[in-house]
Amino acid sequence: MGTPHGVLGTWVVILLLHWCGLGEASHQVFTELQSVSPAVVDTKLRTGYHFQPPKHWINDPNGPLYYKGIYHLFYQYNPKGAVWGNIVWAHSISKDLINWIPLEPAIYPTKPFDINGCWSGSATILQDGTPIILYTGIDPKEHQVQNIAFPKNLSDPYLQEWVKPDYNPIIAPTVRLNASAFRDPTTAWLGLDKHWRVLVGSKWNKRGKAILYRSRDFKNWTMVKHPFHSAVNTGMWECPDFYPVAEKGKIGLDTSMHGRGMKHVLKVSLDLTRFEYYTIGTYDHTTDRYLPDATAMDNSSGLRYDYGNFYASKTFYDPEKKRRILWGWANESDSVDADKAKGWAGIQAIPRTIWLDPSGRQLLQWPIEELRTLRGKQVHIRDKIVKSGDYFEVKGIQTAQADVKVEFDVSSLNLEKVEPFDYAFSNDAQALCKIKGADVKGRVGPFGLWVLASSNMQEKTAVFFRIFKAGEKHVVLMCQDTTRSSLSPDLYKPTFAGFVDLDIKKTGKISLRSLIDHSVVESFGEKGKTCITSRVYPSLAIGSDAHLFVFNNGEENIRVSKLKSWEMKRPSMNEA
Ligand code: DQQ
Repeated sequence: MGTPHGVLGTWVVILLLHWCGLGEASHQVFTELQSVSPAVVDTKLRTGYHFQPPKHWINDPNGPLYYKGIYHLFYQYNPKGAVWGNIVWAHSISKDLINWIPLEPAIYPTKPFDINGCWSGSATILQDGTPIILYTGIDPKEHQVQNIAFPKNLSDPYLQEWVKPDYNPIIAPTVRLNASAFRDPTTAWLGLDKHWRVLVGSKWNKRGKAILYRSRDFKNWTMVKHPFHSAVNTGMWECPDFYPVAEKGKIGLDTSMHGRGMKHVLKVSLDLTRFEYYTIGTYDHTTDRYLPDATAMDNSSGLRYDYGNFYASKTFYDPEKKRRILWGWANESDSVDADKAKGWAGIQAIPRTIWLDPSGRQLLQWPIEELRTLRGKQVHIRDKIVKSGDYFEVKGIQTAQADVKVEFDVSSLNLEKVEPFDYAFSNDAQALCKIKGADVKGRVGPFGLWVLASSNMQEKTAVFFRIFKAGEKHVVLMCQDTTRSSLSPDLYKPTFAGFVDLDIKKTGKISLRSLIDHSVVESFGEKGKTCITSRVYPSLAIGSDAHLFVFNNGEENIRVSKLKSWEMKRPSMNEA
């Protein structure tokens, strides 16, 4: 208790690296902690509509797929405790991606090729419709190897049993590879030559890389000589994901799709920073080379799906609704002691539909449409001015488990007179937001929402925008500030931020949607251009004591053109 704030950040980073990052072959098993599984799991701050098992630790989403009318989600799970360890592939199924039924774990250590762990991987649907799984196993020498698993019974839409053939591993690290940094195979795709391709995340010294393998039969794999893609000083590339996106429209594409009118996305999760980055680029199916567009950076100043607690994500193509869906792990901000006491740690963020922005410069994301089925009682506000330094409460519904959409209108303001943008922060929205927090007055902004706020506002999480002038253009900053989210001192309370690629002078307005769920806030700025997820653990703003406000701490008055907020119902979430 009482960790001084100054060292808290470092302390949490070290902690996170230890629990879930697993640095190089450093996967630790907290044996002494695992017996501390409480009889009663603390439900006070458990999420209501986010994916979570009844208890214990979860991390990466694995091998999401759709088969015979059923969505499957596998995930890294510790069946014995609320800390990382004993990892198996837990398995849940759903008809709507909202209500989930738990099944027995699909893959767990049994064979020499995975005896020390069954780590992350992906699913591929073969041309005849057979789903298969590729995952990383940890062998007796602690080497990371890639294994295959098949469903035992293809007529079972629940795919309850999986078989790991004895010819595993199908890809083992050669001497020229780093055997403790060689993991997380992607979904495979079929080339024009009818050979399969798959990427495996790795690093060599400090250079992060994705290694490409090819196979004719999915059993015998050969490493392709040229590096598929790599970047200096990025460290281990965990959980790579590689897929095509249509240049126009929201429609998703199967991972093996090729032809005109598409771009490709390569996403990597950087073990060094515990954040993810993606590039948009061109993939040449004949030469097997991927070239990121000049606008997309390859490193830690690049594009991110989410600027907050969001890691080890994975997409899959949903053939039923012809869309690509993104799953991401919303890692914890709570302390290990609190996780042990609660009896659970980690959730999956709400699945998001993902597609290319018409500008081609970035991806857009939006919570899957099925989420709307959980909306209950609502309030609707129109045309309300929030004066400089003022705020109002959104009353009439409970807001600890809610979905709120708001549109701010700045069209009548003189945007030529806003604060000048300091170019030193061009690549660091987070640093800018730390200085220009929710209470630091600007000209236009900060304005936005206070969510999970206590009635006296001692606790509140701020989600807000701020507008700057940069030469002839404007810069829009979106922040999610958790520094005042809880009175508890033992938490990681970062300010997360990203820029919003928006010509605010032209649009005259900006929108925000926040999914609030007891201990998580997932926010989508300007229709999914900039997304930020935070885990928060209020000590006062809990249940019916949680409030929702709209605030404006800028000098200019802001108009809320419309606001809608819904109470969210509880789906059936992995109840036995
Ligand atoms: N988690 C898995 C690894 C992966 C890491 C182990 C990312 O396969 O690299 O639980 O969070």
